[in-house]
Amino acid sequence: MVDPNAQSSAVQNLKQRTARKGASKGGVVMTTQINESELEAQFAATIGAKDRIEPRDWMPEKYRKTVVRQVAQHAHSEIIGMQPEGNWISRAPSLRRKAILLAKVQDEAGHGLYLYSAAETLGASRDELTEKLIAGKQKYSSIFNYPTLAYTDVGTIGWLVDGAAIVNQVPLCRTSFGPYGRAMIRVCKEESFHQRQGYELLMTMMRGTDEQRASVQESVNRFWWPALMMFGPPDDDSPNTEQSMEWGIKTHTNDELRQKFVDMSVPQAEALGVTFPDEGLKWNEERGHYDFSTPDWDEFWSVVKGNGPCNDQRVAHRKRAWDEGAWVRDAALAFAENSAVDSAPTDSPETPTADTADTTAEEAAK
Ligand code: BYC
Repeated sequence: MVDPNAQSSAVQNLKQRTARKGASKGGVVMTTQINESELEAQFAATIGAKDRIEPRDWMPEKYRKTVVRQVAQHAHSEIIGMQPEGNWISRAPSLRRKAILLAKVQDEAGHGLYLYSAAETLGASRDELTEKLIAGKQKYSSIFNYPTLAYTDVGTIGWLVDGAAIVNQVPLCRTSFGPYGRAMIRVCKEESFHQRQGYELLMTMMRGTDEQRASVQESVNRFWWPALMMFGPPDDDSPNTEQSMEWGIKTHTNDELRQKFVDMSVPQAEALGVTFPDEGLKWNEERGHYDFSTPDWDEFWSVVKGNGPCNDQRVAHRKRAWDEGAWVRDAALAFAENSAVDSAPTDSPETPTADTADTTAEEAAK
């Protein structure tokens, strides 16, 4: 059960714990009240020392809301992100490719579950967050509103989408909220594997026929700009970055990570033998980075607002799966409740009650 008052009980906990520290001196019980500003100072000191904020620690309500917002959006992205690639499981070109794709899509489900669990530590249940997603009150990554038109897209998603996710998520391993950072460590390991499998798939195709090479280039052309948009709006149009950086929820800005991704991807594209669809893409000796053109931010905002090519389809599919899975969740809950009753502590067998004594006698008689 999630405690909807997690925040207030966290405050209570901290107040009680701190009160207990100086409580019993010479048999006199002293009560100490910590006021809000002391709690804020402790929170600021933890953030300043780059230590973790844990679920039971006091935190400003806005911090809690920001973490829940970002973690929920991240969790939703993992789960909705299963759809574009899942689309190709039944049409994978070989048993090997099918097994790889199945495993990858399952990994994404696992990532979603770690993240929903992290949000749950702050009092936001998975049910509540999923209902918000379905009602359009919470977002998921814009990238998953683009269609997968060819099996080749599985490789491109692995290379570019998981690649962008790694660039974004490796710094999140050090995010200030403990459960989120710890979840990211395993997620990043798996995403690195996903990225390599995507790159390997595309490399295999590039060594194939002209038609396969053309398919890779066509797929990369479609995914390049949406991949750059995954990092969010430009810094001067990002309302959350400044505060999230102050709180250590984010450790890099959207533009910093986007640049890192471009710098990392260009040599990989060269090794693969494809180009990115950007005539402005060139090395800038002075900056020590690649220059690139401005993504179409109107398109980005339109997709984020629900008008991308697949928004309706993605959310409708998620709703269908959620509704059709209700009986499974109910059954799992009933099973867990029954198991908890069954494994509840009983009387010691050395002092049998009338009931157990009867059973033992019956068993002996069999
Ligand atoms: N798409 O102030 P900003 C994966 C929203 S899945 C949609 O910069 P923030 C995978 C933003 O939420 C991994 N919306 O926000 C799975 C905000 O709106 P609200 C996905 C976006 O939070 C399956 C508004 O725009 N990764 O790897 O400071 C298969 C203003 O933005 C997007 C994550 O979720 C977007 N791209 O920074 C394969 C990473 N960008 O919420 C692979 C975790 C922005 O105020 N998230 N918005 O209404 C983050 O790191 C940050 O939330 C962001 C945005 C950098 C994305």
